[in-house]
Amino acid sequence: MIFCSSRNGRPRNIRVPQVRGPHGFGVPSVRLLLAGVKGQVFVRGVEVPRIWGPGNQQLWTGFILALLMLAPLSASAQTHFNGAKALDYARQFVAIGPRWPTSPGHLKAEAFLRDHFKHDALEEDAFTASTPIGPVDMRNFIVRFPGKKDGAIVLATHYETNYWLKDINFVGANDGGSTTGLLLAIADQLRAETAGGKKLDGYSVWLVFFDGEEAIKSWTDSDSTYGSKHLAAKWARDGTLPKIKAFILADMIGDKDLDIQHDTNSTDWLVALVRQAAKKFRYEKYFFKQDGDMQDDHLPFVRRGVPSIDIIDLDYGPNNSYHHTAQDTMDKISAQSLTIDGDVFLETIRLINLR
Ligand code: 1BN
Ligand code: ZN
Repeated sequence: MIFCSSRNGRPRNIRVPQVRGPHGFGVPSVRLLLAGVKGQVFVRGVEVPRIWGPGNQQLWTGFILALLMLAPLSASAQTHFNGAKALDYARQFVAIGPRWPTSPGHLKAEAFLRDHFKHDALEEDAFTASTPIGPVDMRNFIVRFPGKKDGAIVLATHYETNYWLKDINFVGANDGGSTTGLLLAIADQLRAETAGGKKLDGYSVWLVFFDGEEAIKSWTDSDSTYGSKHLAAKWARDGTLPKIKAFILADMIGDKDLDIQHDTNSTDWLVALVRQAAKKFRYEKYFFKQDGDMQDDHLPFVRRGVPSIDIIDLDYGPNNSYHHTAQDTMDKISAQSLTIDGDVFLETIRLINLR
């Protein structure tokens, strides 16, 4: 099924996905593994399992049992991204309230990002967008973490909410909020890895928080993605674009019922790498079950030849009923989805660095 954006920025032709099983990082039950262990013996008055007793069969049983008991430990020992922290950041950011361009909430959102990154290499990219309501002041935020390799990987989101939803208390918990939280938590990890002047092992990582992704009135090429169009044009002029090895956009992927579509405008090798990253964590079921033609902040970069991908879940709520409605609230997003996102984003960076 192809997703197409309709004039108000809501997608048409949405197919309701199959019911999926619960998320989870299940490990085999230890109780099950212990089934079959029989009686016990005593050594110097201490009760020990009978596996220490004579007989090869019992020795083997003990050995296999020990291996089986270690197996779930090694499975759960795989480190995961801190999705709970990303959710907490999203909660703080969304608590600002609606943050449509020209609103007081928008100024507060800008202040939040400015304050959060005050000790990092933060660039503010202020510009004035020509919109259907006239000139509107907007601002992208770029935070850079240096790497040893020449070139950069960009992770991006948008942070504002829709001007045309200004009268319905639209807070965009998933749409703009969740992925801002995700990038803030990824920043924590990158900050730790670059503490004391250290450099990341691979390419530099640049986090970009776009303004003006949403239409002011109704989604068209000219009335949408103001921040990304502005930054892509600026980076084309100043020679930055060729340094970007990959552009990875996150949009609406805090959804509790995570179902990330395959965007047909995205670069094939990046899609393949994200798929490989998801496979490492056995997250295949959350990725690329349906195709979509995504009009989003990656397109200005795609059109300029930058390898780009939009990681987006445009299937939000029953029949997409939470998208661009007052129902897009914190209770619809989860730490678990953000853990999945973070794991896959960080693994994708690792794989890009190995290319
Ligand atoms: C995503 C979230 N978008 C707006 N808010 C852009 C978009 C709309 C992308 C419809 C694809 C289809
Ligand atoms: Zn939106």
